[in-house]
Amino acid sequence: MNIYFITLFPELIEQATAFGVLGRAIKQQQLNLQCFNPRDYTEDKHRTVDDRPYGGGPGMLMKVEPLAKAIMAAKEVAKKQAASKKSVAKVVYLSPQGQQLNQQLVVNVAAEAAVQKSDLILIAGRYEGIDERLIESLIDEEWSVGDYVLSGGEFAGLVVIDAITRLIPGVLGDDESAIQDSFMQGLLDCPHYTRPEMVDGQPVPDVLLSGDHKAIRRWRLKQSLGRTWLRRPDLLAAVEQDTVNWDAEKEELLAEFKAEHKQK
Ligand code: 4GO
Repeated sequence: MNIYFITLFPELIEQATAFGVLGRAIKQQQLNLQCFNPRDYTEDKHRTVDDRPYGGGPGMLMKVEPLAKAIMAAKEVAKKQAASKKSVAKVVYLSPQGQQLNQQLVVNVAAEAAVQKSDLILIAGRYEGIDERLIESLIDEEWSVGDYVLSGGEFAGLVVIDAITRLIPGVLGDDESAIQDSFMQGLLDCPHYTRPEMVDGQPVPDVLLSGDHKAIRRWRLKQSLGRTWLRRPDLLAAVEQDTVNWDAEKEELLAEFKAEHKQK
């Protein structure tokens, strides 16, 4: 998959993606990440990338021409690199006003990338943001990583890249498969334990030492359901509504969890 990143700080993106799963995906060319810096598209002596807002007030905006040129340059490269004529790059602006990112959105983007070889152009704003007319003319979608304000879109874009890349086929090994991840079933993750068997007087739950794989699977599912019930009733309601996903086993395990929870 190709991801093009419009940013005033390309080094930040390059360094942040050099490690772990992302670093490996780039090395193995499963992810091709290319940055475009609006500063490279300035023509004045000072290479100005900010400008004053009409109507006054504090703060600056990103200067229109260098940003527009950087986006157009990314679109050109995306078109040339495109695996097929059908594939189009989706242009996304990261902002708190956008659609909030969740695993379903991430899965859909990764699936589009796999099937239609479609790519992403991510735009990280700085200062107070970008001119509204650029959003209207050049941007397809606005995404948010959560209800809080960042000083730039770079970290939001990195969140998007990380979440999508781990779903590209072959990026995760069998032992780290994404299917097991929290949220892939719409539920929170179960608790995990490693050595030693006793930490600060707290033992590992017996079932995990039993070697009974069927019992272990049921215990983990029960913990996932129970934690989702306790911490994210909104997510649990969605899974319960989902007739494809909700079954008698989940019903039974959640009932057991609730009964045990009341006894405590
Ligand atoms: C994205 C960008 C928050 C998000 C941002 C978010 N803040 N919640 N800040 O996804 C315009 C200039 C947007 C700074 C940027």
